[in-house]
Amino acid sequence: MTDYRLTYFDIDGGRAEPIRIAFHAAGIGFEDNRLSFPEFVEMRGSTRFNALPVLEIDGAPVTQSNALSRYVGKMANLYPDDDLQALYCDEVLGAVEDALHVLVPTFGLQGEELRAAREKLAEGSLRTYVRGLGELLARGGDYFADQRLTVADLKAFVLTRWLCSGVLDHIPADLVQREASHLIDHQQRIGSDPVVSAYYESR
Ligand SMILES: N[C@@H](CCC(=O)N[C@@H](CS)C(=O)NCC(=O)O)C(=O)O
Repeated sequence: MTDYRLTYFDIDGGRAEPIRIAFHAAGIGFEDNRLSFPEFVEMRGSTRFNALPVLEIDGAPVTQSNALSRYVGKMANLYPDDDLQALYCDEVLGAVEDALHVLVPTFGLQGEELRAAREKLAEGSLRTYVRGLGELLARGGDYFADQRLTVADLKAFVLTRWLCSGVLDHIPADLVQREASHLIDHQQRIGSDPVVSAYYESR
């Protein structure tokens, strides 16, 4: 039996969360190796790109969260077989990744610098990503691709849940509601999906 060990931060979110949910949906056991930030700093240099998540498959490390989401998503039947629907799914994975790339660097800032950077994002590129994701959802309907739950829904759900949670200082918690309110309906639909609720009940 293949041995899977997924290393990420000890948060119920971020880049590893869709992979964890997909593992659970597939009924495949994996070691959910959750690190504190100091523990990550200790081992950062031993990762291939100084970053997490890392999935070890029989001890061999593989990186890149979207590639991992697709890999585990295929095993969980959460990735489309149809090439065009797979493309739609990938477009969402990439867009959410781009949104994270603009948001995450602000975590190094404080005070007025943080306020200015976050307000600029909320009025600028983050708003563009939220609107764009709204367009992609409108294209798909209730789901982003294949008219069913895929890893694209999981990836977007984790992002919008985070944006709406109010934990991001200076990012208005109603940004998603204002820019693409159907993403809120989507967040609720995915959060209450049997696959997703079963994962959180298992936590
Ligand atoms: N393209 C990579 C990005 C990985 C990434 O930036 N991970 C963040 C956490 S979500 C990280 O480890 N940051 C630590 C650092 O930059 O020191 C992926 O999708 O896995």
